[in-house]
Amino acid sequence: MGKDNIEDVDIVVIGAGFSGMYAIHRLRNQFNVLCFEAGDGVGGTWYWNRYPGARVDIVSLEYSYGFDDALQQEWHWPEYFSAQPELERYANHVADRFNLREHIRFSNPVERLRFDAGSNRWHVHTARGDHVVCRYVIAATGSLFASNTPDWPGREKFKGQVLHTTQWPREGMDLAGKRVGLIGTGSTGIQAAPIIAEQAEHLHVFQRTPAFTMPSGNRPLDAEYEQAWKQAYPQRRKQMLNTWGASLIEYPTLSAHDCTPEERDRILENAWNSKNAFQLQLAFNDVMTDLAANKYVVEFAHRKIRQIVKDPEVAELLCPKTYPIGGKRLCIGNGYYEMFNRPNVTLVDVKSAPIVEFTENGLRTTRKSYDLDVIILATGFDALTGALTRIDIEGLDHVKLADKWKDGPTTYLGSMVAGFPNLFMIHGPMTPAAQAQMITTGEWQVNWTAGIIEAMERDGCTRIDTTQDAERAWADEVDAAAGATVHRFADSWYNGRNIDGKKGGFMIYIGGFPRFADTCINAIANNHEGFVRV
Ligand code: NA7
Repeated sequence: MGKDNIEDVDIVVIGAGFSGMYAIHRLRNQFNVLCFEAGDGVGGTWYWNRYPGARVDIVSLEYSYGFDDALQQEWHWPEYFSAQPELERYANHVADRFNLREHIRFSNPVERLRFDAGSNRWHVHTARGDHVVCRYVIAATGSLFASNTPDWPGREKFKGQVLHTTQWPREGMDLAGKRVGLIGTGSTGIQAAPIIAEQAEHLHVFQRTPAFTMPSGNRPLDAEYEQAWKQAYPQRRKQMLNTWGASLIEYPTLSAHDCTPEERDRILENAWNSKNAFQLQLAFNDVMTDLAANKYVVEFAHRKIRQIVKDPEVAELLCPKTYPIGGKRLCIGNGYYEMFNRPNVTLVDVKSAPIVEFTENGLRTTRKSYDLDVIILATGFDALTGALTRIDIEGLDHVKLADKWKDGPTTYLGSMVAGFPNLFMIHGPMTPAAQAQMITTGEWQVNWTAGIIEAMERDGCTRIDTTQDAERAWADEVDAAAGATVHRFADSWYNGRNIDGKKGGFMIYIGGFPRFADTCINAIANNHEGFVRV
């Protein structure tokens, strides 16, 4: 503790999600590390997102830490795709097993960061009034932390309850006998709706844009499959990092144009039933790059929806027709389309008749009013940048990060922002982020960042920054990779077009994880190319 109760540490980590927890573990033997966490527990995304049906869309044996072989051998995942309670239990287990909690201050979000150019230190101010100076900040703030809450007027008038899916109470909600409105049909809405429909008296699903959904294929974990993974874990973790998405799913080699209609249908049917999330958008090697190939898959998905949903009008509304499959994230459902055959579920099209306001008794669209007891906002996130721009971050020359990013994020390798020295991001904008398996790639990024910090110490440097030229060069790479894909034809949280007025281009590097990792490694090997150290 220094003057005026200012504490002095080496490294402040923001966020005790999976990357933040690993950053503590990785660095605490050499440095004095302190972590601030907004929630009252660990787990990040899997702490906040406890809505019914919350489940990961990557196989849990992959979507888990690899840094400690004993941990990955001991831990048993009951299902292929874990539900939120299991992921949170795992996060807590790791925090206890590796004594991470002593480094974490819970319920204490960082509100302000200011870089002092004289001392090359960050001043960190938190909601609970902590003031810490540190040499480095690692923002492990998560890609999907800042929730998006549309500001329809009249919320104070509504007599019922309104909550965003990130605010789901730990003790759950009793929706029995309730008239529930669910707004949003992305991954979250699609996971939550079928479970809510089973509990509520009536569920209105307010849909602006239909999403493509395929069955999750979740099931109890097969013992032989688990054994095979555990026998080869270290090799498999390495293999994962050598694949495009850091995941051992099947990557296709066949073009959709190189098969007969019958073969195509058989391949698509297998993909639909593959029990492997994402296999539909990976059915052929050109689904994500060629609109004609993509159209075959879109038509297949439409056929499936029309087969499952009995009311033809509802089925048509559920068929996405305005963007290619995979353009937005493919959702993983569990009885989502089937749910619309229930008598207590109504689909409301808020594209043709948008929501106007909350009323005393519910919601009003331009067409009609709906009486509701509970309104659930599954309206997504100010993704990738929101967690950081909502903190007041001031770098060199009093420049604020939110101002620097007002036309879209600029980063070098998704790790640093020019003018904000000694501040590193994990899964920052323009990293592979959620287009690669995030726990394993988060560990990788933490290790790479730790290497940079260790080199600073070794070389006697006190400040590391990047340059606008390096940012521009990286932006060109990110754009080139995204420009070749069907992502450009969809409005999504990947490109910020899910948020009114948010500017910028595609915010995720989709050139594949191996290329990203090589670029990061080569930059350091090449005399810290793109960085400036003093
Ligand atoms: P998403 O995928 O961004 O979905 C948000 C949904 O909310 C989407 O259907 C939106 O419609 C809808 N939305 C947002 N604002 C409005 C307004 N103003 N009116 C009506 N509907 C609205 O977020 P999720 O939480 O589902 O998933 C995020 C990621 O978490 C997911 O991709 C996985 O990686 C895990 P829109 O499509 O914008 O028309």
